[in-house]
Amino acid sequence: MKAKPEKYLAITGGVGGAKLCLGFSHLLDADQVSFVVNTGDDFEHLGLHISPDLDTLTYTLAGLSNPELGWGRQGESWNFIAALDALGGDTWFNLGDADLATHVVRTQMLKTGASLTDVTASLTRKLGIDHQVLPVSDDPVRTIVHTQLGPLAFQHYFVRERCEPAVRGFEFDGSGSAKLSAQLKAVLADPDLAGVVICPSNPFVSIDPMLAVPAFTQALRALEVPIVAVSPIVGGEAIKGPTAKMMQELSVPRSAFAVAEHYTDLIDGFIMDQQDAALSNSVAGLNIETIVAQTVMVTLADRIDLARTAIDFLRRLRGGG
Ligand code: FO1
Repeated sequence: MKAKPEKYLAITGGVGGAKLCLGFSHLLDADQVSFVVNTGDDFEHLGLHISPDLDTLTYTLAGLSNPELGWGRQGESWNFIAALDALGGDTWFNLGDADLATHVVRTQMLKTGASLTDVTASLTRKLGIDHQVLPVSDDPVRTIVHTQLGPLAFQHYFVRERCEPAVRGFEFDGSGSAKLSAQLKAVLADPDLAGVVICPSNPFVSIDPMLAVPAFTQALRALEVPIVAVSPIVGGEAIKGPTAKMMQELSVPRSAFAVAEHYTDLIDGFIMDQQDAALSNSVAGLNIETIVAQTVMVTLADRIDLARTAIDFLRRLRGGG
């Protein structure tokens, strides 16, 4: 008998999430996995609409990402930003020459009335990506980081201030009224949807802006299929980015357990790194099934293995044990 088709949804933000999504894209073809991406980092800069997390995932899936920087494109040249600097322009946010083309095309398409979803579909198609990459909403969601210096727009906090100001909290402007696109609603309503993975992205500024969209979280809670999260914290540290620093500043324990607790009323399963195996019982105490795996992804094989582990875990949770 033909096995029932299984489709999956991966929820992702920045670099860590994109690595696991690359694993999913090698394991599952375009009609088996879709990616929903954070837009809280988006901002208007130099008259351009910039969507860093959409671009990080797009470049990663296209094999064009810059492994050293963790953002932008590989083999990049920087003539534009050098010329801008010579003219006294704003150069705190580095824009590579090839990356600039993405922002110009996106800005132009948005100006003609295209939705961010349609823009992303066009850009991903042009870069040879078959998988669906969906912004969480076509309406603006903007992360504001409340710091000791006052409220900062996300990129001002992350790039201009280099994540230095201590954070006090976050706000996701627009999330309360942001609607889901028809494309994302279709993925969430698909009867073949077999599970959801929250990728190892920063819970506070990459995942929470999406969960702050009521229509999205309501749809997730209404699903009859399991949701698992992969911890972005390994051995008390973040693999990349300010997650651990933010936890310290928010007086949240820097542990994988605290991440499980953060998602506790949404997830059925949690995947931690082997280094955190000792936390398994305490996470299980949250009524969350836990497995340990190698969650530190160095090679492509690591990305694919972790993706397979997540799918197998969802199958087991769906199978009722
Ligand atoms: N991050 C930096 O630390 N410095 C930059 O100059 C920078 C430029 C940049 C340009 C395009 C883009 O898509 C991302 C860029 N990022 C830069 C990373 C960006 O701030 C982060 O990727 C996300 O917003 C957080 O994941």
